[in-house]
Amino acid sequence: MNDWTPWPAEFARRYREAGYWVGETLGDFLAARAARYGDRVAVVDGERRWTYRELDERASRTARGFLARGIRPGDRVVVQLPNVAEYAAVVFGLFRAGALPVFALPSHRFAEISAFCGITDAVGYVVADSVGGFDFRALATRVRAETGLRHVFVHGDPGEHTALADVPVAEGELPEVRAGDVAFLQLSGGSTGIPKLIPRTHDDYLYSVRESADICGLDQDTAYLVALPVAHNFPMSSPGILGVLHAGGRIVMAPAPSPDVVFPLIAKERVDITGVVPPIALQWMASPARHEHDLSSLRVLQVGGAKFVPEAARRVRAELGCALQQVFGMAEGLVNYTRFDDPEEVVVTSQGRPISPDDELRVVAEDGAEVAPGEVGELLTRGPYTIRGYYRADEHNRVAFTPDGFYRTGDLVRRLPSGHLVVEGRAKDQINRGGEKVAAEEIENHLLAHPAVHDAAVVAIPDDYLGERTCAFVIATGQPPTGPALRAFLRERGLAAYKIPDRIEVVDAFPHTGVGKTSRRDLRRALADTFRKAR
Ligand code: OOB
Repeated sequence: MNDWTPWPAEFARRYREAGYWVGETLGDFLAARAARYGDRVAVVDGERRWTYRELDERASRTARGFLARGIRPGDRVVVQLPNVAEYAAVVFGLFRAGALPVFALPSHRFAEISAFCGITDAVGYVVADSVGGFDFRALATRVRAETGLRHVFVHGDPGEHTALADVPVAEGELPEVRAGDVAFLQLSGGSTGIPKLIPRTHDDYLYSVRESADICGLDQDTAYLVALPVAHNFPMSSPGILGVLHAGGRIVMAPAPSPDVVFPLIAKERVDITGVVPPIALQWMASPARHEHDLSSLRVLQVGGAKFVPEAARRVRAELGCALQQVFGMAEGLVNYTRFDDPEEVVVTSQGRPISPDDELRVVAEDGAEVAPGEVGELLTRGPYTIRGYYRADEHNRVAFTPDGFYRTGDLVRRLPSGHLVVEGRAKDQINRGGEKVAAEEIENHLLAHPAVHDAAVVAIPDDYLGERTCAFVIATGQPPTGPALRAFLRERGLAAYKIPDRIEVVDAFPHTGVGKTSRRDLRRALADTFRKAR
């Protein structure tokens, strides 16, 4: 069994000939940026400012330190850091050591981290000491006791583990890394019981980064605010921190996306572009504090991760004084942007068009046949930066990809004559909670582990602020458990807070969804419909 599915040779050749894949690794990419922009500021974190040269040197020292401590090329290392400058030194350090970062979000807990360690056989885990009152060192201790994890590196006070600050060393050889190999594992939003990991190569990822930087108009004067968790694909590469480094601009780390944190930072650092999910955009637009800070430097607000409704999109320029760019992307690859020269109506009502002329898109009906132009159907895609399979997931790959290599996005879209896409809904069993993805089956499995739960079905319910929230329908075996008791049970299992159901309904039976065997999908649809009708 292979860990990952490379592109067929004829596609790889085509992408190289077209100049998409240039044979540069992420480690070499940073070295080239440092050679070009040496003394310019690359990363701002509070009062700290690292130049390109400094980041480059830190990355190399960190790489040697990881190797000296026993991390080997090819090893997987889970990285779970908040938005701090060290994040950049760690991930570039791992790239240069030939090790593969596995990107976790700060909200992940034992259930997620142990699953990532299990799937990838991770040997290392990089965390901060504590964030928002949660102690990651204790989590690391528990994960190490139950998985093959050997090294824990802590940003801040290490406790019983190794301090990240003690890792860097000055001397030592760095291995050769190949641009066609997997550089890291990104998280999938998922729609199954087990989290899926996305293998991205240096070649394919850097292609999307260079094009994104160009489409978003980044240059040496760019100051990009990292408002979302930095490890997410959106602030990582769309154009995100890598796009900024490509262009020679400045990354400004925000510890939180709230107006009280972000607005003063935008004013102080003269931030000109940032990317957020719709609920954060709504929060910024509604905040009276926007009049108390000088936000005039802001040129572009990117919004993506979930559908931004046109009514809200229309208000961005008036309320925040900047242009809107819609971004419809996925960690699996394909990213769509509205362009700055698109008509206002297209920017407000569509989710953009693809990066690459070689992004192949098909919009299909349930039988797999392409729908008529302008009709709604499921989006399938393949191309020079879209994966051909998940990491170590052969069985799931047979359903998630077509035999000819198209990724089934699970998104229902309509294509405009201009090539722009309008996201109309979803065909996958996932809840999009304001950009945070919740796989129904994963939560159902956790609920089923409760002794008083006979059956469970998790569905989306509409919500004005988040777009969707989660509702768990539960059939009890005897005395029905209360909502708070079930929530506490899920938290104790170590589930991330955003996956805890917003609403729990105990019911006697599930609706019948037609003759014969009930499919989970039909059941979830029927339950979700009862909510929509009740509204
Ligand atoms: C981004 O990536 P993921 O991997 O967290 O989630 C991908 C899914 C898409 O398949 C779609 O269901 C949804 O998130 N989505 C949107 C959207 N952007 C993403 N749905 C409606 N409108 C949008 N604008 O979310 C992501 C990755 C790179 C850039 C931006 C977002």
